[in-house]
Amino acid sequence: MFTLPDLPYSYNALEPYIDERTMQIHHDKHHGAYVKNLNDALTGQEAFLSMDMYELMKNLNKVPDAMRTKVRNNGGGHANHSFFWTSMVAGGSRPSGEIIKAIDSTFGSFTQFQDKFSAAGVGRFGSGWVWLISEKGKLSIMDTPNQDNPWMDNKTPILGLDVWEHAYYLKYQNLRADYIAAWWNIVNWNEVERRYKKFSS
Ligand code: MN3
Repeated sequence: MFTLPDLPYSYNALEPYIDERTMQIHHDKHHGAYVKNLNDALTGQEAFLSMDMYELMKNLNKVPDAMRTKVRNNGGGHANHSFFWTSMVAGGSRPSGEIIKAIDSTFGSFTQFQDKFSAAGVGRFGSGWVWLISEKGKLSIMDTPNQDNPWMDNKTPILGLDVWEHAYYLKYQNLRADYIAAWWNIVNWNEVERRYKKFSS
């Protein structure tokens, strides 16, 4: 069985950039529904129900055909949101140490990285995600539709941004670019660097 993880901070911790009501609905209702639907889809499938969620994403091809689409959508929703909550922190932070060196050498500067990542988020048509990937320390940006994610391609994200309307519509309405601009203020760069170091070797 998969379970809904608690937020690592209070619902209002990311104010004013992400509002309390959005966090309540996003975590309790949206993420909660992905977890419930994932467990329902995998009823009786103990091998998959006991799998680490990221391993499940890498092994979607082994899930029986009849339930694979539901597992892809809801398992993706569970993995992506679990990763998203821990990618943010109250008060935010600035990248430092090894991660900023890698960003500078790959993208030219932190600002150029932000511009490219933000543009991928604005440009993602419909619902989806933007990711910073580390492949043995080599950084790249990718975006995915719906609840698809890099683990499905055996890639390792170290940062993810939800650009579904449910992530921002209450506060920002149709202004996705404004939501993304605000989101930079609450990125947990300590966590991103921890992931970067973990997946660099
Ligand atoms: Mn979402």
